[in-house]
Amino acid sequence: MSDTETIHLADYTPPGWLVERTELTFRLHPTATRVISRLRFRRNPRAPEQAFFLHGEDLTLISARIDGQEITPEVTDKGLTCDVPAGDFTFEAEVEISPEDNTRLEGLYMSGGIYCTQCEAEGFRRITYYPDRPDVMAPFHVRVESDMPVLLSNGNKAGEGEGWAEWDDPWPKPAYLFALVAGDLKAHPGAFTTASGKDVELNIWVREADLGKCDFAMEALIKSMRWDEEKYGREYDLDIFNLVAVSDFNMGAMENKGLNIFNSKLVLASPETATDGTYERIEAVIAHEYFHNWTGNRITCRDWFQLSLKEGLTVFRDQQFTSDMRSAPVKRIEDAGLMRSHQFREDGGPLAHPVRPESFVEINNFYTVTVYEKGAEVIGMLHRLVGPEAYRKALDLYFERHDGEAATVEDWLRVFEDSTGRDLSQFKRWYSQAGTPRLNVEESFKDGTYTLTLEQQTPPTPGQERKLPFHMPVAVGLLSPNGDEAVPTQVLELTEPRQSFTFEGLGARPILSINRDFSAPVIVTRKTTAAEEAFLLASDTDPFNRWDAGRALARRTLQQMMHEGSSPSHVYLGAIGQVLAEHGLDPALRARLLGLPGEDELAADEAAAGRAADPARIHKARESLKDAVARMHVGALQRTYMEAQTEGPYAPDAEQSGKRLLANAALSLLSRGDGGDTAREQFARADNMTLSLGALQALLSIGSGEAELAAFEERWRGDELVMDMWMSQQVQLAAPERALEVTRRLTEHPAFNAKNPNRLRAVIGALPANAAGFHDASGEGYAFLADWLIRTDKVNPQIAARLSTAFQTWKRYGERRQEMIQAQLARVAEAEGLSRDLREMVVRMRA
Ligand code: 0A1
Ligand code: ZN
Repeated sequence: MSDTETIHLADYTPPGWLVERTELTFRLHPTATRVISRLRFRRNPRAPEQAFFLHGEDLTLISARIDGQEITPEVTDKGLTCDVPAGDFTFEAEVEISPEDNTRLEGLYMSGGIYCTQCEAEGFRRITYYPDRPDVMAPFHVRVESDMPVLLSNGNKAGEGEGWAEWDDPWPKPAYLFALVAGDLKAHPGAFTTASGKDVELNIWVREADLGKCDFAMEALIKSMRWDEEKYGREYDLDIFNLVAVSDFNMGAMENKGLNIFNSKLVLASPETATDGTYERIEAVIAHEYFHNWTGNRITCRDWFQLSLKEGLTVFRDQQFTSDMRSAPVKRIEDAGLMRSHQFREDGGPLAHPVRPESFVEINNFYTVTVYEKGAEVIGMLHRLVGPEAYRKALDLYFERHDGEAATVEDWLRVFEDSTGRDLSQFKRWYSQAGTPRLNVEESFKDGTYTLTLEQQTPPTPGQERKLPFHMPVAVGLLSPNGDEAVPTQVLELTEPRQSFTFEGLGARPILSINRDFSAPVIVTRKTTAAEEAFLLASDTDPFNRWDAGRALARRTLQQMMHEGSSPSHVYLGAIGQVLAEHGLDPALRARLLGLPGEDELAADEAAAGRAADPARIHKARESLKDAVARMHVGALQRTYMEAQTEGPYAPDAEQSGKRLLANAALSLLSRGDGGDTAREQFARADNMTLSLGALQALLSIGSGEAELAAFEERWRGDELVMDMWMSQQVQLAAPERALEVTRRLTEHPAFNAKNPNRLRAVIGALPANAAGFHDASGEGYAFLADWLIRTDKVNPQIAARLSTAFQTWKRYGERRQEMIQAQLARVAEAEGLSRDLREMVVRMRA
């Protein structure tokens, strides 16, 4: 069946024709938009002989011409073919599309009365007939005709009048970076002067009611523009930069040239409506999309297999930006935490794939944590191996050599090889081998010499039985028993399956601090003791490893509680007491040190240890550990809570948000002892969303908060973004036995909207985050999700496919749960008219 055709990297062939210029006219209408295209084609001298083909899906062809002559092309549900002249020619077509009926939110669609587009990865073919592949780059000239007050497209404004506007984008770009927006929007204006003195007009376009919520996003944009000049020497290259916020969006945001389109939740912020966490994400995503202007737009990808070329690099760049703007160690902990909780999960299950996949059915299914976050880790390793100066030199060469091109991972690595003289052929395996390497550690100490033996081994993943050793940087430090650093951080280069490193002249057996700063995205397995972990938690000079030691200690006690019926370990409780008393430590770091590994991560540990994960038992153990911490440290928690109060007006900066993070962490523990009194009091006096939501979360976690939920709803029912939080928190924090009922009730709430991706994620997508609720032994959670997958697939296949990933962990559970999940996957697979997106996911998860 052509709909499930698998595309292979190995089959890449250059396009037969290139586009020299693209001219488009849009006559906008909600149900009958006309798109008139005029494309100047040139034969590609470097391409093998092939038939002329233009992609096109769900289009009504009105007419087509070649060099002015009417033609009758052959049209299928995938595109169009026709005979073409031997030399250059102009192809013209007029098509009709219906934005209002476009619930997939790919191509041209309507969101709250605003026309907008989403073309990555293959949405442009839903707008007009075109060679919709990233290696076909052309300058675009766009005319928009509509009575909407604001008409936007890529590039610089070329003219406007009553009911029309024209835009000209001089930078050749692939179709996936095309964008158009038309609507009743208002601008929050800004300005930027580039390092070379060019003035750029900035606008954030929103609904009038949201104009007061754009200041922070504008500041973030300006900071990003400055940072990219200072850190990478990259300037902005158009006269205007427009950014638009829309309510219905499949992902976070999109880097269309000169016209970034954002999910409104990643733009709009006010202290009353957005949490500190949201502010931080807005800053990071604004930066991410802006940074794509060079890494993605000026240099794009040859084909979609190279997706990480732009995404891994741009995530790495936005991570560097956040580290510079905020606390570097805290950012590293957040990123490593995400790798462990989400990427390791993907890498260890049926959806595992390399950073550069070798085949796909639906490319939308490969916008994953592996391509994005692991892709960024791979660049982080490269950065660590060559050092910051050599990295910058390599990037300068990358921009110089490939500007205006559609590049590959090979091009990327060659730049590093050429500029550093290193051989990166083994390093390249990070792009082709899936799976999380295990790093086994052996240590010995004799006569002042410490020997560290590292053994790497990567488990099989779907389609890849045997793995070759990776080239990885392992940052290591050695601590003396008194806590001094005996050997400061060194980066060891591991290339062999097994390799030893020696350190001489040590007075006493040192304590190892390994994989500092999460230098390689691996799982370190090593025999150690609770005492050693407590020592590292208290004394390691590497903040990331302090955090990591705390996690290890927590895991150890949780496992003993689950399997040996032990009570919470005194070593852990004592260590937490010390963290609480460490008043000089960055509050954000202290808050992170207090956190426990999530239930899903604990389930992964169980499976790794060869046991069937029992979600109810994991939940119970985690709850009792929190109770024990709360009981034992009530005084210290109260002091911490008081100490973490902020003064002065609200600011979403690192300093204040660190304090609030700590206050909320302490509050959540305190609530277990005081019945929620402190949380109720915080809720009542809060003048910002971070404290309101923190209080609400603390109350929901102890099965309380009814009155606060009602008050919250009363106050915020008109704010869709706040209502998303209100919904998702209820689902995630419901007691397991109530989770499904709460979720179901919310799907019946008048504000529920099954066409809005944010709302679907906030309700349906939140249930799996309540692990014990979702995995309830009855299997009802599974059936509920399967029902919603089938339903959602008809409206928006991309979102359905994403929601389906909740089933990827099925192998971790006992036989009964495995059977129930497989039965639901089978039911989904048999649903009528299943999309290519969801079908591919289900097929992979059933294998
Ligand atoms: N390139 C965007 C993310 C994005 C990807 C796909 C989309 O639709 C399928 C939308 C946005 C980014 O990295 O931010
Ligand atoms: Zn991106």
